Amino acid sequence: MPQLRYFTAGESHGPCLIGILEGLPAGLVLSVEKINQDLWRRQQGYGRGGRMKIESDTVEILAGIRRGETIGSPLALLVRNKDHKIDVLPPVTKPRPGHADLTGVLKYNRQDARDILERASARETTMRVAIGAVCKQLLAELGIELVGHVVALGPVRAQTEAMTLQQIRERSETSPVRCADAQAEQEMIEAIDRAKSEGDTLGGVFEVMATGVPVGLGSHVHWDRKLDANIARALMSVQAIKGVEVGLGFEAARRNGSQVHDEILPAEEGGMVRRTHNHAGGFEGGMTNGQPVVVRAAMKPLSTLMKPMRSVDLQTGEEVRGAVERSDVCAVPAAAVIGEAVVAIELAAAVLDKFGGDSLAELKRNFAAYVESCRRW
Ligand code: EPS
Repeated sequence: MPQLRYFTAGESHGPCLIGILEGLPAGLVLSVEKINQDLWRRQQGYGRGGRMKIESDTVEILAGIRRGETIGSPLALLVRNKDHKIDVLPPVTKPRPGHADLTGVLKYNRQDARDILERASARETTMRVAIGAVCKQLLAELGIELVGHVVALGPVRAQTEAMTLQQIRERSETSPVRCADAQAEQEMIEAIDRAKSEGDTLGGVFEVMATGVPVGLGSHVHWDRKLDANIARALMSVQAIKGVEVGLGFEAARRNGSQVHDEILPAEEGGMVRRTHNHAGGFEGGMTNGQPVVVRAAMKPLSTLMKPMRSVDLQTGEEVRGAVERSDVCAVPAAAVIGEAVVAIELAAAVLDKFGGDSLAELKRNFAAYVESCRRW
């Protein structure tokens, strides 16, 4: 069983969202401000709807810390919903194509798709971002940093290949669409405006990068410990994600091997062997290879359309239009923050699986000794 595990609970318009994160070492000083900062980042983004004007997500830590430090016991997190009205909301009987509505009512034998959509809602990702923010603080202790940013929105593609990680971080952080390319940013905003005026929605692609990741997280031996696979699974589990790429991803399938693989060059004094590029996205054989981790996820357009598509009424069986609910036009900028969080959780889990440690001091000792032993390369 992995050392790090987590659960979330909560409905979109229920009283609160709850998370339990188990397996953190003792002695990690947790900043609630940093968790709240990520919760705030997730709420931002051009194209969000009215709900984000109601909520101002902040976390309460109810267990697992004493005087601001983890003590090795499960961490219990809580975020309250201001828009708590689940018991007075009207039933939904016109399932939205693309949403969990229809499949959920059939599978769970419900009459009202509200019972499904309340949990299927991406509101749940609030808690995953809180848990990811905790994991990011653990990873930062080891020098591992993450950034999530938008690289495509609808038909618009950003050009960020020539930018450094620092540039991407700084520019995307102040962008209303979390995009580091200013030209593309403008076109993305226009695309969102267009979709909104047409009663439509827009998807896109975000990228998550992690630096400072040591060689050898994951495994080439066990299928279920391949870290690229676990990261792909985590990204695919985010609401509305339909595809994941690692490094060159699908583009690698179109090239010859010589145009894909990252050649190995001798080490410079005191360093590790060097690579010509990072097409592998930081993974070889299901293990990190010491290069930055680079993964991307494709988000479909949200399925609540103001100009709804055809559907069938669950009560009458007649053709109708899908339900119209208050929603977002585009949530790809928020998804980039969520992607950052779920990748952080998987990296933290892989770090704890490899280095163990009941205390942060023990984890850091084990980590430092291993990194030192790799220097011979
Ligand atoms: C969502 C619908 C909207 C979004 C929501 C996801 O909520 P509401 O129905 O309350 O207007 O705002 O996202 C969030 C609440 C959030 O925190 O991200 C949906 O149907 O999935």
